[in-house]
Amino acid sequence: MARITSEEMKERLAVYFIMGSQNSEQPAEQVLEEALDGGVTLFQFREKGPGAFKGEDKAALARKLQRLCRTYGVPFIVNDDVELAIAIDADGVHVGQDDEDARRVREKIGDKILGVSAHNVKEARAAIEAGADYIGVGPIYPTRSKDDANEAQGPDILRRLREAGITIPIVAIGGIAVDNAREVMEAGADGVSVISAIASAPVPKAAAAALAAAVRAARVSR
Ligand code: TZP
Ligand code: MG
Repeated sequence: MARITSEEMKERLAVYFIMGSQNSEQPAEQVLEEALDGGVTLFQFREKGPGAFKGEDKAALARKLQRLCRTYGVPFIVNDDVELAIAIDADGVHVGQDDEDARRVREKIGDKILGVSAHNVKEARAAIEAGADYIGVGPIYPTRSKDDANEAQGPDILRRLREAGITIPIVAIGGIAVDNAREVMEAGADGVSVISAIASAPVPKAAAAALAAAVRAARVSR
């Protein structure tokens, strides 16, 4: 498999759903299946925080969710855990600034998708240099889904990155929902990444479909 192209990456980032078992009252596989049905384009398995599975239990849940993603033709990305991603042959890995060095991760995963969190122009440039396929930028708005989240930066951070000449695919994250998706797309994101807007929605399928529609509409109008 060759590296994903920038164009394909941008398409895939449209509605990027992130979840672990700790993010929903419902079983994770049920929520994910609904989300996939609703039109999610990329999925990240992020199993962390209080009550998260570890070891073999974590790997077993990863495999279950990975199978579901395969059925829908949606790439399956693993958060942080490079060894797990390699062990189950996931489609990619996402790492933050405090995780394993992105350059090392690129060496380990070959052509798999590499996502890196970046909060400013300097981190964005370093991620590109290290071989990232996309960067995750946020939190854009306040979030309750990440304990150690930085302060919300607002959609202007996306504009600043684009104005600085950063052309790598960007997914915006943090407090994004159907009512503010257009705003972040207009500021320069290629897609939106969400946990609670889908995982905590009364009907995850409807929430995913509404987000997909909002992102599509924003793309057409720019
Ligand atoms: N990184 C920055 S904000 C965030 C992560 C993982 C959490 C996003 O969750 P939500 O519920 O979509 O605000
Ligand atoms: Mg991390």
